Amino acid sequence: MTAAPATMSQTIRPKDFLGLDALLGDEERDIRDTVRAFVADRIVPEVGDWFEAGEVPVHELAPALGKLGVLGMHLTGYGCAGASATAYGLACLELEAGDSGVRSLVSVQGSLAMYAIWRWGSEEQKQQWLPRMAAGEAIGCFGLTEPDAGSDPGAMRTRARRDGDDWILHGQKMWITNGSVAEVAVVWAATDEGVRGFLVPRGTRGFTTQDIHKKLSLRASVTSELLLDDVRLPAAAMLPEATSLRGPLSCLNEARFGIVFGAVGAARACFESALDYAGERLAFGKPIAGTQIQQQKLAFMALEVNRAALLALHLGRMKDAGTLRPEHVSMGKLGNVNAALEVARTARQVLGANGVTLEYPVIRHMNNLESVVTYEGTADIHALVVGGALTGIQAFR
Ligand code: TGC
Ligand code: FAD
Repeated sequence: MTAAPATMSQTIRPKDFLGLDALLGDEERDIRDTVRAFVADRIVPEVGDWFEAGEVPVHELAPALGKLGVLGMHLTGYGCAGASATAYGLACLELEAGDSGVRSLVSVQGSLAMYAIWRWGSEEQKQQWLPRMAAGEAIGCFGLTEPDAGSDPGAMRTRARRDGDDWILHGQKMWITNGSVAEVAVVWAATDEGVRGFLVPRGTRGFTTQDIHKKLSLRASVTSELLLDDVRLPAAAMLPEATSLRGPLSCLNEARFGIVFGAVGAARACFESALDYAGERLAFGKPIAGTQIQQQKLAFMALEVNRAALLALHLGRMKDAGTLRPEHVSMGKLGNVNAALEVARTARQVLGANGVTLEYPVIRHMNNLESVVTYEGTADIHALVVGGALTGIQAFR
């Protein structure tokens, strides 16, 4: 008898079916494990209560996340960790396995607010804000969306006009993550010179915020409206290097990249919950895991989680190699968030009535993913970006 090939002797690990762990380097695995342990220790025991209460202790969490090194993790200098894109993605994956709201906090802080300053800001702005933001001592938010301009930010009505050396900012921003808890708001406004970004510190005269309540999704995350009533800002408050919509859209690429990985985390948490539950839950005298219908669901979920993880990892390697384009990120966000939503909905059914409670993480992830599929470019917008790249025809307008 001939010996079985070496690969055949490997056992299947249900929670890492394809052995994707082997695709990570030692440092990546260390970072992944550190963030995973933080999530198990600090997020998982609390997040159901935060979600139920619609409250999250941002000012406690942010310094802890800063200490963990995940705020502005992929940026260099100014107290940032300078990690690879893939390592940052893996951190987002683990954070979102805890809750999309926690990953959102990290995305908005590092990929949107800090990245905007890091990429488009002056040296003084970087020195003033980035070290404190990396440490989680100062929270930032990113104001692009308006009540009448979401998918089409070019239709924004918020305007900034020059008044001597100063700028006067007037308008309204809507659905802004961490708006009311931020020490600094990055606000994008139309000017006679194109779309420009402004740093608006909390407490600036004429600048107020109001939280948005009654959300049934992303409840462990603060979402606010920003009101800018003729806010006077010095010239030094403007991000000098951003002069068009390319400024904010470049930040979105960074945050969308994190979501490509994060969605895998939410999907994985739902799949693992369903797998464990199916093994323990008895119906008709046997575990439901022993029925064909539930096995089909488990196989579908395992496939989607593994496929999404592979896509994320591939895009991470491309970003580290400098070959990742915004259209690739759109494909990743579209594919992985849709996959995560399908996994969450399937897992919820496997859990029966228990699937509708906060005793299990599934319905929380499922509801959160309705925000994730909408923010950072809706699934429709990303389909249109991919469609435009495939056909050479832009179909937005
Ligand atoms: P378009 O004419 O195509 O482009 C205007 C300028 O921007 C450049 N550009 C990009 N640059 C970098 N990255 C990208 N992805 C870019 N897409 C376009 C473009 O080259 C041009 O540059 P320039 O130098 O010639 O001025 O712009 P458009 O008005 O036709 O819009 C295109 C579209 C629809 C793709 C864009 O508007 C879009 O992405 N819409 C979706 C809006 C969105 O995603 N908003 C998210 C708000 S932030 C948020 O949701 C945070 S959620 C919290 C969390 O993340 O956790
Ligand atoms: P709309 O743009 O009005 O879209 C409505 C529907 O029309 C969608 O299904 C969309 O896909 C579809 N649609 C739009 N245009 C087209 C088209 N050309 N062809 C076909 N279909 C189209 N924004 C920020 O700036 N900063 C934040 O921190 C932030 N945080 C958020 C947090 C949460 C919890 C949520 C829910 C949103 C957040 N947003 C934030 C806003 C988010 O980015 C927008 O909701 C999103 O861009 C979509 O805009 P909209 O809601 O105005 O939808």
